[in-house]
Amino acid sequence: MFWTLAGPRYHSGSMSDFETDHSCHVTPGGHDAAAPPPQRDGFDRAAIDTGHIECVQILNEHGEVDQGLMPDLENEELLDLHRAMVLSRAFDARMLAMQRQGQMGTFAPNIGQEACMIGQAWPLGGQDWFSPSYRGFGAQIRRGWPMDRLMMLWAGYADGFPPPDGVNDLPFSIVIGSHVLPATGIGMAMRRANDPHCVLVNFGDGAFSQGAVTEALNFAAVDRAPVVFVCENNGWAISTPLIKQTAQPVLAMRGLALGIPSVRVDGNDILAMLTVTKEACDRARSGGGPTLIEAVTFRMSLHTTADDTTVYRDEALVEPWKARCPIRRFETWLIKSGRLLDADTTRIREECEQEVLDARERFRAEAKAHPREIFDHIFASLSPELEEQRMQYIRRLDRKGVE
Ligand SMILES: Cc1ncc(C[n+]2csc(CCOP(=O)(O)OP(=O)(O)O)c2C)c(N)n1
Repeated sequence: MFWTLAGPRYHSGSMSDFETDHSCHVTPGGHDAAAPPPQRDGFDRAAIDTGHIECVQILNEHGEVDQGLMPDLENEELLDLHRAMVLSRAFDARMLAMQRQGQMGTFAPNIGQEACMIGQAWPLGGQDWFSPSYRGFGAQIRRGWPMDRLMMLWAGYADGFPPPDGVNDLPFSIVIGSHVLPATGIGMAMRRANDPHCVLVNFGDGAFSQGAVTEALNFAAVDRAPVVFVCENNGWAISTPLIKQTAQPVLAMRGLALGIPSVRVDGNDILAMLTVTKEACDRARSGGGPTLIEAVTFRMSLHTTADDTTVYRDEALVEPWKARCPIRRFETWLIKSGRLLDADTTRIREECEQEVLDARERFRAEAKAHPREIFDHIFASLSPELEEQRMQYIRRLDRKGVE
């Protein structure tokens, strides 16, 4: 029997709207995720999976919903999803402005990728685990990270890094792809402990070029660990486009090669992201093992505030993605379907902006730099050379009367 993520219903939608640029078509195949792993004691041609990647889109860029695929969500929840995306964008814009004003450290914008982040975090419960990438602040806010804490984090304060009490998240890692193996480890431990929850890990297309990420998928597949892998394929790893990283641009194919149910999703479609992630989480929690979700999106802005896209990227590439904005298409549908008034969109934006400004005030009150700590938090104990430098530095602060 062929495996599909949720049966053949996903074939009904037209994928043409998001199968552009770094997207392409793949042909059917697959295997049954609910069945126990097949016992292979020889060369069994029938057991060989020749590959099937479904492409999932529910809400297209024109704000039209495929009613047959519409997830069962209350109006209130739909409006919460919308607000979460708007809040993420407001946080994004404010952080960028603060960085440009010298009030914030290096920051990785996420504009245009809000549906990916919010959609994948939505189905997670408090007992599930989440291992985010550095671009995942929208998801972190949803998971319960106060925005002022995230500001502390990006401003370089050690206090900002630990996840808040009771939030089952890992701190993100700047070492690309390094956070994916620990997520698999958590999943393997959960399976051994009969823990009925799951772990979701988010990483970029660039991270997928790190060998450790494929190893993490392989371990999870063999172990049937409850891990949901979300590769956020935004087309770029800093200045390296996907086409220079791989000759197979459908990254979900890699999951199939490892025996993992794998699916490609319009990453700018909040409804598709949520639906597919929910199904993957449910499968993981019920013993069905890992899933790979490739979310196709685009990095609209800078890699980080330390980046200048104009030296390596033709801005014309960004243009078509503006029309695929995840927030605008969702708003169009919410308004057309009578769930949101046009005037409400302005009010919601203003409320979100105010929330972010309030967080900035708390951050400003908390963020007191302690120059004397500059040598702390790096090594458990300092080498004699560093200790000497630290003492020189302290004497200098004393001379200048700096606390
Ligand atoms: C091991 C390692 N190699 C290189 C880098 C430098 N680096 C930082 S971000 C990045 C690109 C990552 O791209 P991707 O995984 O696609 O995520 P995105 O930034 O697009 O969200 C690179 C190469 C690093 N931080 N760690």
